[in-house]
Amino acid sequence: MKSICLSILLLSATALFAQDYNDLPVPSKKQLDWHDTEYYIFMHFGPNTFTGKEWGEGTEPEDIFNPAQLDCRQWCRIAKESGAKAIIITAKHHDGFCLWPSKYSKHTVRESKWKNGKGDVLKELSQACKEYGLKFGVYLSPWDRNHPDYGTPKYNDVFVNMMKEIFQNYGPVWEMWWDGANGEGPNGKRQVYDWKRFENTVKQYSPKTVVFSDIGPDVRWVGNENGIAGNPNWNFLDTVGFKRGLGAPPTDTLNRGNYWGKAWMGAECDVSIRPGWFWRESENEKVKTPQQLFDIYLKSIGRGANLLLNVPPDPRGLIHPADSMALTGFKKLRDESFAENLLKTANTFYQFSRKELPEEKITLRSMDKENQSYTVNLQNFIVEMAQPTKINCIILREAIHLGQTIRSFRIVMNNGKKVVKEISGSSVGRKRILTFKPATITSFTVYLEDAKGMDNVINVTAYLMDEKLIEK
Ligand code: FUL
Repeated sequence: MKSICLSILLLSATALFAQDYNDLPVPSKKQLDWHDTEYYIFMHFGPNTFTGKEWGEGTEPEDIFNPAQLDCRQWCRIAKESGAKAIIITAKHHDGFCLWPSKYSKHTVRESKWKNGKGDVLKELSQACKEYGLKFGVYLSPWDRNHPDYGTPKYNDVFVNMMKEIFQNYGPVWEMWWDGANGEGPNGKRQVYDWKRFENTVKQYSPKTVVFSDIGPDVRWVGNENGIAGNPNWNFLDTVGFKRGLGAPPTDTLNRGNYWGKAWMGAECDVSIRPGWFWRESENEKVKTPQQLFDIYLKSIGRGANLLLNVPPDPRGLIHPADSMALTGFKKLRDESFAENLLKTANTFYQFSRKELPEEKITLRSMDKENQSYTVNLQNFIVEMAQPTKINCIILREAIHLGQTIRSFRIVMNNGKKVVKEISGSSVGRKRILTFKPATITSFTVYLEDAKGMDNVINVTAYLMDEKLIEK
């Protein structure tokens, strides 16, 4: 059997089967770029930073907001050093306070004493992001507990105009975040949102922006605020008949996606480094440890989702040392764990045995269509180590620009002729990090069941990481 370089072989195999590709959803160019952004920082900042509330009422006096030492470059430096590729800020949270001097509100930085009403957080942050090479994203809460027009059709104009201001004055905006919470406004009324118009505004004024919400259109909420994607995690979602907020798909569906979903919709895992979304003195001791963050990393990015980690600035307008230290530790754990790919000297080859492998109908377990039978093409490839090697982690990556077609996999590890470990799972997606109790092996075989008869694994690596980091 001929052994050739893993990546070349896998890529050419992908190309070979690409022509067999049919109409399962595939990501758009901007969705693919979004997947590659992988890990980024969320920042909840506003009057709540000064009051200790999670949901401001919208009646807080503007003067409360006074971050005397605000330094967006410090935020960007810390984000960048932690390996993040973007920052998303709460330009407007549910209390309606705008972190930029919007012409469409009287509850903004302009009405505060901060910098004598001349301050503009979006301006400072968007500029700092450019300087540090970070993408800039904006959380714009549709729910507004302050705006006098909320609950009337006029508020839809306000929301559209605010988006236009943001796109035109602070762009490019990489991601627009539409939160699902929708309660009553100051007049006790709920808003009937004109979502179609909101979507069209993004398309018209900032077509490259990816839009996040419960149901996209580009990126979906993962269904919880713990940073944990489903296992499996499918990049597909059925959105027809569903709404944002009340009327969204069930959270377990958002968590795992729909196995047969019609739209490509990657999952974004939002989670806070602290118990709350906004900074609070009393939570300085409760910042997540590097190890907890690493565990979240394995369960979000390691399941093919993106990680949006909230690191809220304090009332000075700076990231508190408790948070920056945790981020430094988190980065160190990732660097150490994935420093040495133990397959660098391994030989890899396909054992294409279409003749030997069954091509008859087999039964696959699926989430929403139990015992559905259809033809799959069983593929497998072998990785042979240069010498016996101890590993406790294998990472598989799927070529998602061609879709997500791997429906299940099995990895059989050998030491010589003896099988020493077997692991299996279903979804792979952009990155699947598999951890297990360490085993000394000389080879392993990856078996794939691919819905479309393709072989989309684009990369395989293996590591031996600190056992403490691996769930028993
Ligand atoms: C939720 C909001 O209600 C929280 O305040 C926070 O912004 C979180 C990220 O989303 O829906």
